[in-house]
Amino acid sequence: MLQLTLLALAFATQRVHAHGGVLAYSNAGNWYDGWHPYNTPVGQTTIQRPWATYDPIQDATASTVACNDDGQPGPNQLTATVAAGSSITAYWNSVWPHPQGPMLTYLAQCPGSTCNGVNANSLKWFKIDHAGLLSGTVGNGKWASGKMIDSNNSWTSTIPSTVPSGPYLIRFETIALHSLPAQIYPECAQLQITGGGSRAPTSSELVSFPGGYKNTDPGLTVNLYTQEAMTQTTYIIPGPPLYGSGGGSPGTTQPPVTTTPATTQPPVSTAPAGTVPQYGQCGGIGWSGGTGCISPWTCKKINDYYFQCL
Ligand SMILES: *[C@@H]1O[C@H](CO)[C@@H](O)[C@H](O)[C@H]1NC(C)=O
Ligand SMILES: [Cu+2]
Repeated sequence: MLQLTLLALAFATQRVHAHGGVLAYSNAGNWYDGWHPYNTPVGQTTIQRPWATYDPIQDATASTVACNDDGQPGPNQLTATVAAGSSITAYWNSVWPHPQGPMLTYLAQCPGSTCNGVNANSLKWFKIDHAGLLSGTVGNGKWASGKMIDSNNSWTSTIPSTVPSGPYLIRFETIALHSLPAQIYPECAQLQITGGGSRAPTSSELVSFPGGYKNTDPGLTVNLYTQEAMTQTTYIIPGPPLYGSGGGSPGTTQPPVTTTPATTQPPVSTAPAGTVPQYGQCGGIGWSGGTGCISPWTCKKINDYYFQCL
């Protein structure tokens, strides 16, 4: 037992240097310690859904994209009672290492009177808060996750005063874009929202996880290390339109996005002198930029969506 604890400690210390997750929450002066992924599950009581690893999720279609691995109810699962209209803060590990990427917050109402025992993958989620590129360019700008780091590694979202009262999961998320595939870090907690309103989310505001994101979403495939990124000032945050943003009202449905044909460009071994710098993208499904690397780098396939000059 002692050996196990020491092993877990060593593991935790080692992992603190890379990645992480939401470790605690606060609301209206109350502090809620989160799940400790590297401690034994025995005896842990927290409002947070259990999760197992500081590692990111790098596949938007994984079941763990809902509430991390595994995000199902804990043995002694607690629920925080919070007022509609109040703000709730999630605290990430200090210092969060990834300052490039968006911050997103979702709610999902559970059927019945409690989220206890409810599978996170069975729920419909709506987005109550998001922030992406705050200023500057994609390649050299200020991102919401950088603001999170500056804010004591925490992110605060307001529970809309108009959501119906009831049992909910809240899903805080940061996505790190410093490498591809993008790194998704979701964490969930159980809430009982009181004093709410009567504005249920519309169908176009609701998504499942997995389902809400695709691995081809522009917000998940953006490459920070291209020439284009140094001048690009727009970033498309993944997921559905924000709750209350008007999505789903008659006549405002979004047209289907035209998709580029999936042409996988093989790395060219005899490419002419290229323009893509080291670590820049040089190919992959949907890529329309340069494919030749600056000498002496060559274009290597990382995955179907991302070839990089290395
Ligand atoms: C900063 O976050 C830590 C948890 O990581 C918390 O204990 C501390 O109270 C926070 N400080 C402020 C000023 O909110
Ligand atoms: Cu990391």
